[in-house]
Amino acid sequence: MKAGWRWYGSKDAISLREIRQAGVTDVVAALYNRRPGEVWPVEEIQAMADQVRNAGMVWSVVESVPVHEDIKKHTGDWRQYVENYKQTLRNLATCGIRTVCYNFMPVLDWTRSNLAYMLPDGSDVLCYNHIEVAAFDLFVIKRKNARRDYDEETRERAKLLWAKASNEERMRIEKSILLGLPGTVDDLTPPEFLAQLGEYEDIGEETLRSHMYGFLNELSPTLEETGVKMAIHPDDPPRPIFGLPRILSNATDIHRMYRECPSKNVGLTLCTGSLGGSLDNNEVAIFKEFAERIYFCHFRNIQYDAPGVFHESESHLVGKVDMVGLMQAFLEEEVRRGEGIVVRPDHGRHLEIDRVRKSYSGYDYGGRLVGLAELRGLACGLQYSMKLAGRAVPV
Ligand code: DNO
Repeated sequence: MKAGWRWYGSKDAISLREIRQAGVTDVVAALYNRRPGEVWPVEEIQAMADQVRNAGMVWSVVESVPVHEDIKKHTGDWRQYVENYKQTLRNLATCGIRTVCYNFMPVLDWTRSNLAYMLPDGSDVLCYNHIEVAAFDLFVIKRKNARRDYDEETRERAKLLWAKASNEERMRIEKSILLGLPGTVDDLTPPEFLAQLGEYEDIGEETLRSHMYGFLNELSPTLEETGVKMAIHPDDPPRPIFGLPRILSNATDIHRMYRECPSKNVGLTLCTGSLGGSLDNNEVAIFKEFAERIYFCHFRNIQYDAPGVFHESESHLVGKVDMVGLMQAFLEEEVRRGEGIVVRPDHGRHLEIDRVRKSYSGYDYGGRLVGLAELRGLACGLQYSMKLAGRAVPV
């Protein structure tokens, strides 16, 4: 297991030295000043890679090279943006970076309704509550046709929740949902959000799928030439929200992408927390089924309060995701390949020691430090027992 860590560049409150001291070998980063659709210049990529190398690590995974909304919709200058994307991939390969994590979710990246859900020990984590999301949809942005996307029980519960919610709670829900992905999308206001949703009114699931497969097949010759691997991040949460099409939520979607995009350089980021957002997904089975084309992993755990209501766990090892089973499958895949795969502890708790400085939600130092230590401990123990069982594992 190659220990990865997401770093937000020089604006990150967490320094490269701290990251290295967490036991990290592989930094996961991006050129955060570049807007979706722009070509990333070699000099800028190289400068960041040098900075990471000088700190004793390697920048091996990009998260993310964002896909411009025009590519998803086939509007505006989308063809030019595809060309730019290819050039960025070539430039990354020139600097030795060959794994790219990205997603194909329209408008929003990950969605949460509470960025500070309190656990019994006083630390806080991210939470998704389907009823709160429905309330926001029905009573804040009042999306046209929103009603038909929820069953009666959900609508009733959302109504009740909204009626009872204090102004503070309402603001919390609104702000949590509208928080854009740091570095790629700006935080949106409700009218802006509604306008962006409107642009997908005529884009159904099948259309979005064909745009995604077309995009990936168009990139494939460049990927094969440069050795770059595209590792798509699953939808988070893995269900349709705000009437938007979702096309990478489960094993069926992954299978279809692998079939429609035959290049081996088109693969997956196995994100346990995102897939775990559906009770129908079995993360270990998904890992095993698609292992050969998994190029990057996000490991974290979640706990359910009710179907559609879950928060991140107290520990990366405990919760809905069978982390021990997953790690075992992961280590076996590394043996099969004869090389390590980068895993980053995806999110962590906001602990007491994290209160001294501001990080992006989910990306505090202390919480991730604990998460990574847990994952490394688990990997180490499993490797030991695998060795005892006569299976050689590269350490
Ligand atoms: C959330 C992250 C995602 C991920 C993107 C990849 O914490 O896992 O924002 O970076 O979906 O494009």
